Amino acid sequence: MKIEISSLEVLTTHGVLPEEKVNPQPFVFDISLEADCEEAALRDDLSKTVNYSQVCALVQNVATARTYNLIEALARECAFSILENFERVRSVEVKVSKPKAPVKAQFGNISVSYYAERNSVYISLGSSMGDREKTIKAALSKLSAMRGIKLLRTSSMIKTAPVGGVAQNEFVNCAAELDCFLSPRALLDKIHTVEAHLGRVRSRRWDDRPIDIDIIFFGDKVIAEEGLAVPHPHYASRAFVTLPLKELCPEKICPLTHKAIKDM
Ligand code: PH2
Ligand code: MG
Ligand code: MG
Repeated sequence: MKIEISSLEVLTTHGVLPEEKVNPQPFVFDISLEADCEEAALRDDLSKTVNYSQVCALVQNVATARTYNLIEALARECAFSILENFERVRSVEVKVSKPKAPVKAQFGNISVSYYAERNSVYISLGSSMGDREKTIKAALSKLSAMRGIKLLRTSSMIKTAPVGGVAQNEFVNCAAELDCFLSPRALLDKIHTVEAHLGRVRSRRWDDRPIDIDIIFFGDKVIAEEGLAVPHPHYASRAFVTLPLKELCPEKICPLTHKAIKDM
């Protein structure tokens, strides 16, 4: 179901110019969110939906808690705060208008819109150097400490023989489910940061490594971009990925092959 709040006005201080940081001006918010409210509608029960007065209060708080240079930053912060605070929200678009912006021109309105959505993400983790279990656990805890990434479930850790003919050591592998409201590219950047912190140096492809984290599924998206292919192009033929996934999400349908994980 869709919930929309339009023309929520807050007098506050955002802008690049010094006077905008002191003299309040109107900022107008249009918020549109998708949430699962079917049960709320059926039972006529506020506790099973997203309370729009709480959303208004949250946006008012965000808009007055600090000063931003850019309405882009303000819109993003509102969208992220809504997704963080209301688990039922699947996606949100926040439009921030600045109708009295100090521009030497006649204009009707100036606005930016920021869209963000929650996705269920499955990642595969592998390690073949050092204290492998410890490194995988550290990777998961570093990821879940990052904004927009929540660790939901982790599979068992399994020991696997190196696949591909380059790595020499035995691997420890597992999979994890994340609740993530970052974009796929932003999540990939965070993953690279965590891999680097844990000592990953990108040398020979498929060589032994302290940590490798691959995005297997990102919701049901199919992505084929430079450095970002989702579902992971080779996962279905790799038991070190499919075994942990069978434990976590046997019924999940792969958006590429349209097969259930349990049948792979
Ligand atoms: N990762 C590779 C190459 N080979 N073999 C196992 N057993 N586990 C892995 O995670 C793995 C691999 C490239 O990412
Ligand atoms: Mg890999
Ligand atoms: Mg990788």
